Amino acid sequence: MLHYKTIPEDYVRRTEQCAAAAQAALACNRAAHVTALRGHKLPQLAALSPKVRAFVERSAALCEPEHVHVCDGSEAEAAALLLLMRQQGTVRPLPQYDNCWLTRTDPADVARVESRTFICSERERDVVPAARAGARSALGNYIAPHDYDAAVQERFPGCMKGRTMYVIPFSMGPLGSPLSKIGVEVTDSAYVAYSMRVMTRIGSKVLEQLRKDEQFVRCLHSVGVGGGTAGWPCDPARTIILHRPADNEIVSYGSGYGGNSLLGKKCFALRLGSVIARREGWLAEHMLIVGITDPKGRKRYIAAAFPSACGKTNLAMMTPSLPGYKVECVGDDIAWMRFDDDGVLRAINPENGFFGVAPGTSEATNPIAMSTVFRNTVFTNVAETPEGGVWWEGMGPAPPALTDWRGQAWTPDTKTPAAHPNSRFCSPAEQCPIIDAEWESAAGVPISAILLGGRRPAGVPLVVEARDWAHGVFMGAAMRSEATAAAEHAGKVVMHDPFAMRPFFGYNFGDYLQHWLSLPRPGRQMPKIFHVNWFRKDQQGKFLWPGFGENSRVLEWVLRRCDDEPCHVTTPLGHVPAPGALNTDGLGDIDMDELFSIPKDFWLKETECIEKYFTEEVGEDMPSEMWNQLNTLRENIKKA
Ligand code: O2Y
Ligand code: MN
Repeated sequence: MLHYKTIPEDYVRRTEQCAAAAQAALACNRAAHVTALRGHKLPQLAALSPKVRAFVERSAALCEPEHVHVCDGSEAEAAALLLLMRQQGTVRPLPQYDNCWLTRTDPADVARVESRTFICSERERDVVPAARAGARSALGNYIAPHDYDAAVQERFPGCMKGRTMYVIPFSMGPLGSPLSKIGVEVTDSAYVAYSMRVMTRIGSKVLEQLRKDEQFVRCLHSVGVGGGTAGWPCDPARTIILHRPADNEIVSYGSGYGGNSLLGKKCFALRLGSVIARREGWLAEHMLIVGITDPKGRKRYIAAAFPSACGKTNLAMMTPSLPGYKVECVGDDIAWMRFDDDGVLRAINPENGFFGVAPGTSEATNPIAMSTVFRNTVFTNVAETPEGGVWWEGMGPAPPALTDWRGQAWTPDTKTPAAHPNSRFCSPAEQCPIIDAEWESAAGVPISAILLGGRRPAGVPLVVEARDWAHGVFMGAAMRSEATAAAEHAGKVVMHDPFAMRPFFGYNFGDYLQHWLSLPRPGRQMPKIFHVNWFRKDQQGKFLWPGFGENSRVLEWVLRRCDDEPCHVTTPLGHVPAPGALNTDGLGDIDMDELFSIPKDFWLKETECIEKYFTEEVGEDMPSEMWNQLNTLRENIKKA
């Protein structure tokens, strides 16, 4: 639990009279935000359920904000937040589009900060596998309870002085769905308050729900003091993101950016979510969800895990090239999945919007995203055109003059990128023209297959089906991919990223694998598991597979396999399409032999890498089944 100072006696009265206080502040010309919120009807603290109120009051006592604003989720509130952000210099309008806004962050606050992200528990082993005890782990940064408390006490007291503390009640998943969960984020960032209304379902309806069931995740966030720019305060030197699963608590300080500050996303939906999911017997995964309708009108849903920047949003919004196929989007980043009483795995997208990487998004790569993002969107760190539009690398030809993401004049001769490589659009999911009719279904959508993938330039075939569930779990454990721009690792290194969850495990990875292995039960319909790789290259460095909409050909084969059609052959790695079974009609020259080759030397080295990883990162917490699977793979390769 956080340690809070006593609440100032007049505090509640002060915040309940927030509108009046706003007027007063305006009169003494203290804070521009007050103008924006003036006259807006503020819900009373007294209307909060007791636990929410206690959390808000404790947070306020700790952070000492000037005002407290409980977000009701209304349009008027959104307008007020935008006006305030304009006055503060946090957003600029983009007149070329409808209700679109541009934010430029401090250049030191542009991405998730993995090295400063920690999970707290009584025992280190709850978080970090045995092999890494006492050392730094790539699979989970541990922080001890006393260090956690100290980190909070070093940063939060008085950090919101002179600011408004926004209280954001939010639902991850459709409100009222048995698969959904509720959080309350308090933050001193209007940008976070506005973005949370896009990325989650916020406001009074959530408070109503909380009056029926008081369970929620407490999320405390401050952009911090002492650094940043006028429109983007932050404290990069002292940024820290803390999770305490046992107390359903997230605390984040110093960064206003994406995954560090929109606490419903990676912090709640994945890190805390994975812990809750294990406790309650379900899965919280870094997966997109899509519905695929075949030419006969039969619809199936798949979930797919890819590390950041592997074309996940492109797959989630795919325009299939195969005639008669339709792909519809349920979610582009996170899946919460639970077996129902009939043994069907059902998934919801806990989010309400897309926080997608802008660079590389174009009419050619993702026309659906392009028709989603130019309304009601906050763009962060993209370039601005003189006409008040946006541009990023990979969107199309560079305009002759731009303002880059740092606010500097930019021309095509400039040596640095116009948009930051991790620049983002934050858009409502409902605007996606192919949003699935069932995307807000309370019951979730039934999952037929799970895809795992990565960016593997060499050695890894286009698609491989796992022999069974345990083999699929091994495939997930052994996943590797070229590193992404969102993480802190620069350059092109093929990194281990099991289940695309490496930065997001909320508990010991060995226990996570054990949880996955424990899921098959009599009466459950286990989805088939596949590993895909759209990124294999030939000797000349050219992609062997066209990707994008042509990936629908792989999905077609996947769905045929889900129907148990015998369109496969068995290889040392698992099942792959039988000769001729993958529809390549009209694709021209595809070197199928190279695309599906299984080079012996490569795979013997790969098994060594996997063994080293399992040994050095997991050790005795690795379930024995994973060692069995590795031995089977090695034997299969040797025999081939
Ligand atoms: O760098 C950030 O803060 C954003 S990271 C992100 C955003 C949306 C979806 N996925 C990711 C990710 O890192 O996986
Ligand atoms: Mn992601």
